Amino acid sequence: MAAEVVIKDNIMVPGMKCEHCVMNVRKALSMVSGVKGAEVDLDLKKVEVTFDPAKVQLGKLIEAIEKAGYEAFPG
Ligand SMILES: [Cu+2]
Repeated sequence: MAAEVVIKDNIMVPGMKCEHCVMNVRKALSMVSGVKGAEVDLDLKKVEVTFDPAKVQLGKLIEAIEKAGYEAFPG
């Protein structure tokens, strides 16, 4: 079995105001295939996403956050 490759990348989500927003963003990301985890820093409005680059790219992750109703861009 080949070792799984994952990378981490940051996405800025300035519209996150509270824990509810954090939950929405985490949930949106968790539903994307290839996402392994998401650490949200509410103070910095930053999301560090861990994902498998063979399965999903940053643009797709940003799109998922936008669909949840939040502006998002690479951080
Ligand atoms: Cu909120």
